[in-house]
Amino acid sequence: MVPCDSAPFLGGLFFFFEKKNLEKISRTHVGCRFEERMTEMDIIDDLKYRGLINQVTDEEGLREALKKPIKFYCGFDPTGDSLHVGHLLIIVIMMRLQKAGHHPIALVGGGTGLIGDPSGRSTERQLNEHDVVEGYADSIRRQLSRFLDFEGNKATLANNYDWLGKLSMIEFLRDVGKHFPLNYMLTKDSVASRLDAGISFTEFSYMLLQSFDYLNLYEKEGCRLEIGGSDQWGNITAGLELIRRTGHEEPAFGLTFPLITKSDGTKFGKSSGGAIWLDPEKTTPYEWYQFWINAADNDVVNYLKYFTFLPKEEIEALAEEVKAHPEQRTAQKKKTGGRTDNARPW
Ligand code: 383
Repeated sequence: MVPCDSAPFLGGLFFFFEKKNLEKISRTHVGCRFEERMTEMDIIDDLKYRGLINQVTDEEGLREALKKPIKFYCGFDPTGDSLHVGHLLIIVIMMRLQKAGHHPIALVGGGTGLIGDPSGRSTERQLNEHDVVEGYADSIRRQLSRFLDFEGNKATLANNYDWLGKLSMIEFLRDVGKHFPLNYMLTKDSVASRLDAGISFTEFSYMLLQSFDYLNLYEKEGCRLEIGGSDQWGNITAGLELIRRTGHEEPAFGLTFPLITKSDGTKFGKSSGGAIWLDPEKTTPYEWYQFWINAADNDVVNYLKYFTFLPKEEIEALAEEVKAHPEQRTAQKKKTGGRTDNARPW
């Protein structure tokens, strides 16, 4: 069991409570028990309260689908040897969905990492060698496995190189490319915004590979939801288009999260020394702790919403505390939970 920062000690007490009390505890301390499903606030309401929803393809449909356990996925391209605090937001969202009873598929883009996603970028990426991407994929896989609960087949780690690496050019153009009108691809933000500056055929095709991943996970794993940051909306909806055009009727969904902004307009997740990494060799636990404890009063309540499993009532109480006694930095301390370990922030 992954302890949560609101009440790490609760786990041991569970057996002493009757079922009713158990439910009450799991409701107020969402996240302490994987087995307990959220009842009071559904996961969509919880994500909304936390300001974590940017776009959903069919909110009512998804709400309905989430009443039963579903499989969902999110992809991470191995473009470096560590994930950073920006990725942490989405990892925590995966943890939230898992705690609500759903099955995460954490996908490492060993194949897509060889191609390069143009989303959110104004210039072409440098291609990395195979062995470099493989090395990065290993590190990222190790990082992801620290956050999700893999016990008893409750989560899956996948690498899209396993199927993209085997896909032949002919197969790809017939089975995937044929379903994408050029016009449709040209109107995607990731492509449209690059038409002047230039985009290679390689990066232009990226959305087809990610779409094929979703189709593949939909067919082989029964995956029904892809999540990602707002920069991934175009790729995610392309995947849904491919699922629809290949004649599948069982509904599938897409959900994106906003990019985090800081109240002073500077970029979230950077310190004077650069990015805040999940790898303690790259960002020391001391720097990690400093990053959170120094959060501005105007940002810290949002961080509690994004990065902790504290329930709404507790966050609201801390927000009052920030207003009344900012000098005590109670909310900042609560966020760090006294922990200084970026390898295991909970
Ligand atoms: C690859 C294959 C898939 C599905 C997704 C991918 C990766 C995706 C991507 N994601 C970013 C990354 O890898 O590039 N094409 O760094 C980031 N994500 C998440 C989130 C985010 C995105 O890993 O917005 C921030 O972290 O979606 O930029 O089949």
